[in-house]
Parts: sequence; structure tokens; C-alpha cells
Amino acid sequence: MSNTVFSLCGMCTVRCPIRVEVENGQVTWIEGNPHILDGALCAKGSAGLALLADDERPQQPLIRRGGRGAGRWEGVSWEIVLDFVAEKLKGIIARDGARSVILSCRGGPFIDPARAFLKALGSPNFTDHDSACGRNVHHASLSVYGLGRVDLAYDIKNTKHLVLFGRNLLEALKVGEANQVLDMLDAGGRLTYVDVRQTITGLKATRFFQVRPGTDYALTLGMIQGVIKAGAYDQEFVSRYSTGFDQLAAFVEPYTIEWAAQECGIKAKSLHGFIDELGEDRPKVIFHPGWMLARYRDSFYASRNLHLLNVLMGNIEIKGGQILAKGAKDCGKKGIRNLVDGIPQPTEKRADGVGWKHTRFDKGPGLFQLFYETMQTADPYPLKSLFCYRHDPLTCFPDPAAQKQALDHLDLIVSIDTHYSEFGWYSDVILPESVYLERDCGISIQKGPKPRLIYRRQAVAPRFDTKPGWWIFQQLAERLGVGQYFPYQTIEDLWAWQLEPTGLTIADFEQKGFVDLADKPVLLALDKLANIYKTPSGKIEMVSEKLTKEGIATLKPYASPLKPPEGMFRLVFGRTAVNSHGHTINNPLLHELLPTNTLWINKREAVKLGISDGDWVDVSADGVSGVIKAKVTEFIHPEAVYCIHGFGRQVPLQSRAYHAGLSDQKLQVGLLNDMDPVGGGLCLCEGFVEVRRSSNNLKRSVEL
Ligand SMILES: Nc1nc2c(c(=O)[nH]1)N[C@H]1C(S)=C(S)[C@@H](COP(=O)(O)OP(=O)(O)OC[C@H]3O[C@@H](n4cnc5c(=O)[nH]c(N)nc54)[C@H](O)[C@@H]3O)O[C@H]1N2
Ligand SMILES: Nc1nc2c(c(=O)[nH]1)N[C@H]1C(S)=C(S)[C@@H](COP(=O)(O)OP(=O)(O)OC[C@H]3O[C@@H](n4cnc5c(=O)[nH]c(N)nc54)[C@H](O)[C@@H]3O)O[C@H]1N2
Ligand code: SF4
Ligand SMILES: [Mo]
Repeated sequence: MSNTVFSLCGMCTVRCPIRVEVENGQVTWIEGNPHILDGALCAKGSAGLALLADDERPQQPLIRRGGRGAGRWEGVSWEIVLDFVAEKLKGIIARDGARSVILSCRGGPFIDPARAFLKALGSPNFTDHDSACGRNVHHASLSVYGLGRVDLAYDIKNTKHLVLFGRNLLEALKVGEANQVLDMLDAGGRLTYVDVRQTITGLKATRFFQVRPGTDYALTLGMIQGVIKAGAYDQEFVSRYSTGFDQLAAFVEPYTIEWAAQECGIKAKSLHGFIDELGEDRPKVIFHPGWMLARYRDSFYASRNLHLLNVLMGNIEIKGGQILAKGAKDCGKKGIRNLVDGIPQPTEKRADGVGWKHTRFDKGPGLFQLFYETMQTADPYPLKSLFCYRHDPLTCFPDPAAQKQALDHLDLIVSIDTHYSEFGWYSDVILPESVYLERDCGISIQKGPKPRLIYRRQAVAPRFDTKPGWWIFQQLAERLGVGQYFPYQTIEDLWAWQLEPTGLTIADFEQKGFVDLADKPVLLALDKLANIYKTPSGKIEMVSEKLTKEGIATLKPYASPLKPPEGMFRLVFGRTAVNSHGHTINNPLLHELLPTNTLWINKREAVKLGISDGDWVDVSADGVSGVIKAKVTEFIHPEAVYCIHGFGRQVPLQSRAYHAGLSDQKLQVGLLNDMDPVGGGLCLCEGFVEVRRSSNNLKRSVEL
């Protein structure tokens, strides 16, 4: 018997809509949902079949019996493990209060039960990965528009010129977005790409700037100065909707194109050519503000300037520009219900200090790394337990050794994961979630120019004794006496409860796998634009009123990044199209495509160090070292070395990934406390490493 299931991919955080074919209880085919993606899927999405077939994942609930990280696990039933966790939590809450519990998850559309669980307990300490990802971009967006990072969408397909600063859109990809770039190029659009090395996106670009690492802020200052000087901006839009233009213009005056070109190591002539193109292409120009910008000490300011360049282009709410993400209300519809909305707000202040000690940051999920300090100092109060749901902080944040020291202060660490993560391996309990093809999820809204309601459907029965997240949190909540906030027993109950205000039923999703909330993209009439910015002034703020009140300069003088000492390099990292961070490294199919990472090093520098392509090299930083093969290339800046993030894994039960390649986060010694003071993002590229030809002739790399 065969059938089709519409669902959402779970191989990365993008969650592309998919169509799954099932025959006799086995998945036989996965493709992009033809109604949205025309069948397109990336390599990782196709490797969902291999994930399903993989035995090297937790197959039942596990309770730690040896020391933390020693790998001595006892397999138990769900009844036993849920009682065990609930009893431990009850003791912790009785002694130190619910506020001593932290829950972190990777964010996304299906986190409502997890958030509801923590809120129902009465803890304010919800957090996520974002200080190692998009926090700088989010705070930059808030400071300009009063709107968050995800409140803006980009109409790439219809633009004339897309400008990407280290946004390697064709490798660090979303399938739909990557296809939009290709369509835009086919239609004759321009793509300008800025990076410290060459990438697939750079190869497709019509203009490529290879910059000195950490100089994006300089380049954006030069661009703003050039645009203003050439009069290549939308004066009417700027004067109608924004404040602070005159201050901005005066501030950027010394940052000329010639100055920026010299600072970044690029040609002034090419930069002038770029400014001329902007004059031709605006307003249909998009400066992408970046995504993963937990990199440099001024990444917040670089992202802020990219937002300002969009404002100067006057590209907001137009075809081929930036479009505000719309929700149900914007389409004249009622939205779905969320569990968190019915639960009283915890009254305690956050243990990471966000919202009271650090008032400049958006409260939202706070800043995970600041909890580590509190774990050790118990100031403002003791922390006793950490739950990580779909999140692996030991891969996500720098310096796992320093993190483990802080984690040792906790009484209960729980990992809710589909895999053995590095964090899970160090936890007290692993609650194995069924993988995405084996489980249903609640309903969620995907905001955008054309918003829709989405859901994830189970395609096949779980292969092992695993459970879906919505069930795990409901079961824990019941045992902890807060089950009343989880008004469901089955997923059908949850769907019905969520959909109740909308008048829809789950049957409405079955034909295509989603429900559109609008027939075509919703664009606001221009006269509505004046009322949408949520800044203190209600306008786009080129100089932020909120930050000025906090004593923070919005227009910050540029400081050149440090040059690496002799024999050392700045360690930069990034993504590959065939992996998602660390959690697909052990996937049987993806492992075949990319069994290990390599260290990119500039050819001239390699010659100086006697390193040839393919040689083993020792890479070290502050007493930590590792071994990796060198990739000698002209296509990386001489100050930097580069590797793909996610490798160098240490869980022995993942035989393919175990010790394959090098882990960049382990070499980021001391960077756990190094954050952008305004953006809150970690400064993961602010570390140097020493590189030497290795005297070992290894067949494969060894543990760091
Ligand atoms: N295939 C795949 N796709 C993904 C992901 C994945 O794991 N795998 N993850 C998703 C997630 S969570 C995120 S946040 C996004 C990240 O999306 P991106 O931010 O686009 O991805 P990265 O590969 O981290 O970084 C891009 C580039 O920044 C460059 N870079 C380093 N220093 C500098 C600098 O000083 N200036 C400039 N201009 N560039 C610099 C690096 O060389 C790298 O090529 O990708 C998403 N998409
Ligand atoms: N050094 C360095 N640090 C980085 C980065 C870098 O490039 N270099 N990138 C940064 C970025 S952009 C990000 S977004 C973060 C990502 O950091 P993480 O939050 O660690 O993200 P992932 O590796 O995507 O996933 C975390 C965990 O989710 C699990 N998981 C996957 N699918 C499911 C599921 O369906 N259910 C459950 N319960 N679990 C699941 C995986 O097995 C994995 O253990 O790391 C950041 N940190
Ligand atoms: S980008 Fe690839 S892995 Fe990520 S959700 Fe889409 S198809 Fe899946
Ligand atoms: Mo990310």
C-alpha cells in the first residue's frame, strides 16, 4: 500500500515543505512540496532517508549511571524516565525554586510546548542558541526599525541587485531562497558578494570583494559615504520615514571609498563601480543584513549599516525589495492559539541579567552564555537544572571545556534530542525524540509576504522507543502538577485546540500540507508605512534613541581589527551545503559526501610555513591543539584560516563522525565571555590559532 504525506523537512532549521512517499510503512521518496518548491530539495533533505535508517541514535530513554561524559547509560522505559526526571525536578524546585531551572531550545515553529512547560513551572529562564547565531542582526534590526530580524523578508527573485556580506546563500542555504537567487540571476539581476574567501555564492556573483577579515563595518561605512556623496539614495523616503540622516551623513564623511578600499584590501575603482550600479538599480536593491553574525566585536554595527543602506535605497515594502513579514491579522484572519499565551508570566527576574541588569538587549530568549557565569556564582540566585531541547550547546558555543566546568554546578541536565549530541553525552538523562519523519508536530504560522499555516505529519512509525516533543512536555507537566496548561492527550486534540479560533480543521491541510492565509503577497500601501516602526520615535532611526539613552553610541568610530601575530591566523568558519552544523556529520549518506573537514590556508602563507596541499597540520590555541589536513588555496585572505564547523565529534557511539576532522569551537578558547557589547552576539572569529606542519603522519585526525 502506498500513500503521500505532506510534511516539513527536519534536516536543518529551515523546515522546507516536503512531500513524502510511503510504501508498506517505509519511506521510499522525499521531495520538496510541489505546491511551493516545485519538488526541489537539498542534499541534506534527501538524506532524511539515511537518518531514518541510522541505528546510531538513542533508541530508548537513557539515564546516566557513570560519571558525566563517561558513556555508561542505563536504558529504561518512558514511565521510569519521566518519573525520574519529575521527582528530581520536584526536589530542585522545593529547595531552590522553579527559577533555578533553565530550558534552552533551538527556536523555530514547534517550540510552544517546550516554552509552555518552563513557563508553567514558573521559571523566566527560557533561552536558545541565538547569541551564537543571529542576535547581532536581530538587535541591529530592532535599533533601526523597532522590528526584529524575522519581521523582514526579502523579495530576492524580483530584485535587480542583491548584496551579500558573508551571507553564503548558495551553501548556507534555504532551498526556496537559493532558487530565488538563481531566478534573479537568470533574469539579468546583479549579485555582489563580500567574503574573506571564495565560495559557491561568490562564484555566481557578478562582483566579488575579498576583504580583510573583520572589516565589514569599514566597507559599509565607505559604501554609505559613497552613496550619500553620489546622491544615489532615495531622499524622499529618507526624509519621510527616518530620523538622524544629517548626523549619519556628517559621521561617515571621513570614511571615503578610498579609505574603505585600503582598509579592506580591495580596489577603490571597483567600489566606485559598485556605487554606480546602485544608482542604476535602486530602489530594487537588497542589502542582506547577515544571518550568522556572531563573529566580530563590531558585527552589530556592520549589520546596522546594512540595514541603513536598505533605507537609503528606499527599498521597503516594494517588489524586489524588503517586505515586512505578515501574520494572520494582516490578512484579515484570526490566528491560531498558543499554549504559552494562557500561562501567567513568571515574576522572577532572569538569571542571565537580560531585561534588568542588561537593559539594552531584547528580553526574548536572553543570552545563553550569561547563564554559565550564574551557574558558577549563584548570583542573582542558584541555578540547578538545564534542559536542552533540539540544542547542543557544547557544539554551539565556544570552549566546551569551560562550559563543562560550569555545567558541573548543576544537579540535573536533560537532553531531548534525536541524536547523541555532545551535550547529550554529558547529560544525566537523554529523552530521545522521534525523528521528523516519525512524528507529528503542532500547527504553526510561517510569517512572510504571503503567510501560511503549516504542520508536520508523521510519515512512518518510530523505529525505536522514541516519542514526540509535544507528548514529552505534556507528560512531564502532568507529573509536576501543571498539566492543566496542556489541554490535550493526542496530537488531534492539540490541533483542534490550536485551530479553534480560525474556523479551520485539520482536513483543510491535507490536500497541500499547508493553508495559505493570503492569495498573493500582502504589500502595505505606502501611507501605512509611517505607522509600523516600533522605535521610540515611531520612525526608522539612523541614530537609535534607545541606545543613546543607554549611553551607547549608534555611530561608532571604526577601529581596525588586530592583525594576527607572526605565524598565527584568525580562525574563521562556516557551513557546507551537505551538513547542518554538527548533527548530520554522522549521517551515513552525508558522511560519504564529506567525511571530514580541512583547513583552508592561503598559498603564500603555506609556502612560508613549508605546508603543501593535503599535508597534516597542527592547529593550536592557548594549550588546545588538533590535527587536520591543509587545503592550500589562493582563495582565502592571508590573515585567515578556515574550516567547516561541526566536525571533531567525541561521541564514541557515532562511529562515522567520531574524531573525524577538527572542531573549531574547541579552539575558541576564552571566547565564551567575549560578546559584542551592543548586539549580544559572541565574537567567535576574534581568536587566533597557530598553524604548523605536523610531524605526525596520521591516517585520520585524532581527538583535540
Ligand atoms: N547547508 C546548511 N545551510 C545552513 C545551515 C547549515 O548548517 N548547513 N545553517 C543555517 C543557519 S543556522 C545559519 S545561521 C545560516 C548561516 O548563514 P551564513 O552566515 O551565510 O553562513 P556561514 O557559512 O556561517 O558564513 C558565511 C561566510 O562568512 C564568511 N566570513 C568570515 N569572516 C568574514 C568577514 O570578516 N567578512 C565577510 N564578509 N565574510 C566573512 C565565511 O568565510 C563564510 O563563507 O545558514 C543556514 N543554512
Ligand atoms: N564555532 C562555531 N560555533 C557555532 C557556529 C559555527 O559555525 N561555528 N554556528 C552557530 C550557529 S549559526 C548556530 S544556529 C548554532 C547551532 O547550534 P545548535 O543549536 O547546536 O544546532 P544544531 O546542531 O542544528 O542542533 C542541535 C541539536 O538538535 C538536535 N536535533 C536535530 N533535529 C532534532 C529534532 O527533530 N528533535 C530534537 N529534539 N533534536 C533534534 C541535533 O541532534 C543536535 O544535537 O551554532 C552556532 N555556533
Ligand atoms: S534546506 Fe535542505 S535540509 Fe534544510 S529544511 Fe530545506 S531541504 Fe531540509
Ligand atoms: Mo544559525
